[in-house]
Amino acid sequence: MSARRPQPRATGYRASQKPGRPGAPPYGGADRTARPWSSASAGPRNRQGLYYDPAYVSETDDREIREWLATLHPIWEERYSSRNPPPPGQQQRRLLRPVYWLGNWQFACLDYYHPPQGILNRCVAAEPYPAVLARLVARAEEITRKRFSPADIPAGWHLNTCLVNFYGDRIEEGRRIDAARVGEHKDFEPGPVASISLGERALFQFVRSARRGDQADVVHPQWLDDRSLLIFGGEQWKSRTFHRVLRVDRRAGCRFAPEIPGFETRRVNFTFRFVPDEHIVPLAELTPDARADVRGYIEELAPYSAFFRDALARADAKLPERAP
Ligand SMILES: O=C(O)CCC(=O)C(=O)O
Repeated sequence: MSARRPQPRATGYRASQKPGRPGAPPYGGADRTARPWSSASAGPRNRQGLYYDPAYVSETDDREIREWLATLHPIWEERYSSRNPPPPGQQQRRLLRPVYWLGNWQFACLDYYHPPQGILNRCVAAEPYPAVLARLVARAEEITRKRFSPADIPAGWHLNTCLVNFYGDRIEEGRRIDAARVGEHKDFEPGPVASISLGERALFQFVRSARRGDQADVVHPQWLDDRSLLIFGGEQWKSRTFHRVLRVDRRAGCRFAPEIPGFETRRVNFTFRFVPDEHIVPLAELTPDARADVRGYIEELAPYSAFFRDALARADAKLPERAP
């Protein structure tokens, strides 16, 4: 998740660009190794830089991921901090959904990774992938290297960063408030992004807006099915278009652990990205200001995570204000 645009209006969807039906044949048909695009698919003719497999995750891997998810304690982040206040006219706000990051944590209040300027003090070393995700991401990297133009894969590219997004309803005073969407934005980490989805299917769209506030044109809609993989990269999908999740179904009755107070999860999405290793820093090496901004979050994570307990202990050993 990176630089957001103002929330798009909810439509902009053109009738000529119908998303695929549920259960429609995969891009690439029954043969998983085939091309990601088939003539039966809706959307642009440009086949470069997009790969979709609707049944990427096996049932066994799905079970293993769900067991691991049950051990997580996702957090609610605020978009800004006292040192990084909201821009004029905007207010502090909580993110729409709880999140968890692996590999490195890009705290919203430090701003997301955005080269060439926004590369320092943004990516904080985080827990490694559990075995099942490490296997799935290694295969996604292989597919990418095989299917994508080498020109679209930067030197050193490997998917070392994962944002785990929890989509569902906020429960407030007994009322259910649908929070299962993401406004249009780009992911600025270099190279292709791989996205694995579990649970209810989501309507994901690549969109283009002529000007701020204009209604977005849907360039390519894609239903993201339970256990699917989408990989997107290159100029067309990373630079020229934004992407968003317009809505998430509630047809299949999917539910996910962990229990998150005030929230009910019906879809989980993992987006794997690449941050050059030299831009990932241990908590202890963040500037004192940035460290102070995220300290509360690390304290929330630490009781459940040996990794963050250790990170906090090491950081505190350096913090002058914590010295006796
Ligand atoms: O949930 C999804 O399918 C997409 C998530 C996304 O766009 C992001 O994390 O940047």
